Amino acid sequence: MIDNAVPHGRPKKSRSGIRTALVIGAVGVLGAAFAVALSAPASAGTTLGASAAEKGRYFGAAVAANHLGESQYAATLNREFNMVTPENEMKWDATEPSRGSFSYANADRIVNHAIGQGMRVRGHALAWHSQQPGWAQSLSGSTLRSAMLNHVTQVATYYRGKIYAWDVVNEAFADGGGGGRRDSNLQRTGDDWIEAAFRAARAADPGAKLCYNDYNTDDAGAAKTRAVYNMVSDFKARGVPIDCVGFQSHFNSQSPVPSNYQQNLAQFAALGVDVQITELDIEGSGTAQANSYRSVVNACLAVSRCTGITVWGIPDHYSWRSSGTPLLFDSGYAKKPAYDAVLTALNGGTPPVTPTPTPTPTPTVTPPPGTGGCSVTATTQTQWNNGYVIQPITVTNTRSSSITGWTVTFTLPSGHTVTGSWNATLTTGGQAVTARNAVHNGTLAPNAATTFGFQGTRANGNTQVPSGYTCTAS
Ligand code: 9MR
Repeated sequence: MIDNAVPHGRPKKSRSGIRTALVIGAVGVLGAAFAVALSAPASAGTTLGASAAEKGRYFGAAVAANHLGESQYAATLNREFNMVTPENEMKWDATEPSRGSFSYANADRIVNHAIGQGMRVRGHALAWHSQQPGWAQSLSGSTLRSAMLNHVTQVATYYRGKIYAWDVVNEAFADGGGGGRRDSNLQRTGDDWIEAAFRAARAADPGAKLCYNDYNTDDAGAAKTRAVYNMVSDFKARGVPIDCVGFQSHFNSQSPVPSNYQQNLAQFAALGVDVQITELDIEGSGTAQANSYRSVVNACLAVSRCTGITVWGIPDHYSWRSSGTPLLFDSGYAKKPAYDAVLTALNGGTPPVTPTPTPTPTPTVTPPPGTGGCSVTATTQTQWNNGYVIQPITVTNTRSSSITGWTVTFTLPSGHTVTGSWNATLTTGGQAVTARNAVHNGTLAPNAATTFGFQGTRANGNTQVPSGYTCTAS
């Protein structure tokens, strides 16, 4: 059992004056192609974010604003992840330190960094019994209820359109076998405080997914899990706006990954919500830790509505429980065996069968078979407010003899950028993109095909996707 009430050290201070190292897409892609040649499976992406995107999912990290100035921290974040969760900066005590007076500077640093890198953001957390400002802790009854609803409304409105999913309510259920709500000042305002918070969040930020988030809800049969399940089922039946359930998934030897973890994700998904792994960390080291991480990733990949995984920090020494070395990078930012296990699992997974919105196939066959030696078709697998994943992009040899390389060109709509790719090396010049085969997939026998993909970022609300695909063989 994890005790989230145990006090723990604050993260170490950041080194100031070090500029964030921006890792541009082309660098990541070149690195990707090189790594493929050395070790990864033939069809593999080579970063967590790109490999997850290839499976229609995201891979995120909890981020602290005060580390963003550290070059290794920022470089690892920018290279590996395509979703961020502010670890503390969006909580009630941080965003409304005095009643009615809002403070967004630290949360904005993370959101702006994410937007600049083409990453999405999970908002954490609008209503929670913990990390409340002192003024809220001293309120009760209808005064606290309206202060809480005002907080939800103000914060969700401020970030409207910029958040992929909000943890609207966090940790509202009690541990142990009782299967009831946790006692808290918010709970004492009345059982309906959770649905009231969800309704306020929907009104304030209608485009965001709204999640309930909790820990120790990973065992399919546990009393706490059943209680959350019943609440979600009731919300869906009564039309309370809920879109997703977050499973924090803080594991250690006392609280290992349950054998029914995948079944648990699946039973929630069957209620008609997305499921997400929101705060993953697993204490341990070496092979044992790697195996546990692998089982979590495989469970998510096996559930089509499991839309992504977030780890609760980047290097071990910044973890909320650093002594348990629970993360994917060691304190020198080296990749741990757990990292390799996660990447390998992501590269072996199957795409989700229910992408949202519905994929729009945009086949383009140019030039005609026989002219350029190859044909290309591209499919928009998934889209969200300010981005998309285009895959598979299928390259087929149309010659009667083998080809040893291919080049695909296409055009980005104005203002779009490429923020990740796999199985090809992409270079951009303005809106023009050139994709060249990776080392492993240039040679194609007559009629043989290979695929690659990429993730793009665009301005919020823009619905365009790239076009004008052409293929030339060599
Ligand atoms: O990682 C967070 C740590 O820096 C804070 O001190 C702590 C305060 O409660 O919150 C930690 O994050 C928690 C998250 O917000 C909710 N689920 C449990 C996480 C680990 O305690």
